[in-house]
Amino acid sequence: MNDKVISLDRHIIDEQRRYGGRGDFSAILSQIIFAAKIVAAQVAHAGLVEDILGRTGNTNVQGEEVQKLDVYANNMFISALNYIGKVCVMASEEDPDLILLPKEHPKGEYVVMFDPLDGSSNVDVNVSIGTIFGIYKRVSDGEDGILEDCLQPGNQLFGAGYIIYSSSVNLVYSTGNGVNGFSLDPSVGEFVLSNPNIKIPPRGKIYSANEGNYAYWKAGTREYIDYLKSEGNKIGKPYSSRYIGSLVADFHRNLLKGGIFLYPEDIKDPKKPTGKLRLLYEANPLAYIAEQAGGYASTGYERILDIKPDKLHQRVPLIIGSKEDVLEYEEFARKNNP
Ligand code: P6P
Repeated sequence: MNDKVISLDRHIIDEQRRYGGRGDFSAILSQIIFAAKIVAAQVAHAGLVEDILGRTGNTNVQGEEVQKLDVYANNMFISALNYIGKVCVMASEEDPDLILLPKEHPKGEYVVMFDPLDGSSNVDVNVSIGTIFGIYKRVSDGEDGILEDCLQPGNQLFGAGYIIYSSSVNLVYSTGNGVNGFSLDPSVGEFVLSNPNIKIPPRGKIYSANEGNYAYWKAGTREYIDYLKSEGNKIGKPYSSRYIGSLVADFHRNLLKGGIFLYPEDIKDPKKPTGKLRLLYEANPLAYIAEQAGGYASTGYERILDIKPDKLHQRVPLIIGSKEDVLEYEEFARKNNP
């Protein structure tokens, strides 16, 4: 591999040398990468399993147990992080409670929280899906981590990132010194640097929102979307609407091209009074990436990264992307969303 090609493993070592030794943290990232490669291989032929190999209940034609892909991904990330002795507790969108490590495994100083396969319902229609992760230092003493270690605000994140399983597999991460993107080269099974030092444009021309919920948004949110669709906005022409319905895919596009993603609170659905997306393992890691790339993430009323969580699976309104767009949304929300 010539010097022009920077592998993700090499990038992690370079970051470690440049910004201070964090061998433990690098070991965690390496295990996340390992699990991501395995999940990517399964996602690549998931549709195949469903459609062509044929599933008979829980076993495929070879009689192997076919797990739901998100359960499979969840188990993969947990087992990849379980035994390395760097983690004291985990939390996952797939598990109602804390994930404690088996007694026989040594515990470490870090906390990892993740959504193992966000948007997995899109697999059978071949839409991009993703893994989102955030890494913290523990705040408790003792051997096992506790809930307090997970209920830290996003401004305490030590690092975060996501993997998007699409036409190609990309991994984007930050450890607080900017954002870098990598593409999986299937011919060698390595992630290689493809998007160095990502910066999100300060203002975009794209908005991403499920307008099917328009009637259930607060007045300020409806006014803001109407404003974007008019010629009276800051770019003098209607924004383009792009909505994939897979958070990681919508976020990744806006990160590279500029734009704003909105999943606001829903005044009709009692399950979504504070939006649909989860703070700990969806909003916070992406907010961290957005801000490291020069963007911003808000509920409309406060910075996502400053929220002190009080529940493992709490939901928040998520307005994220180009900084000027998100700040402009806040003006509408604060003025018209009592
Ligand atoms: P809606 C996928 O189910 C997900 O959790 C995110 O990936 C996505 O942004 C959102 O829900 C889509 O939700 O209500 O628009 O279908």
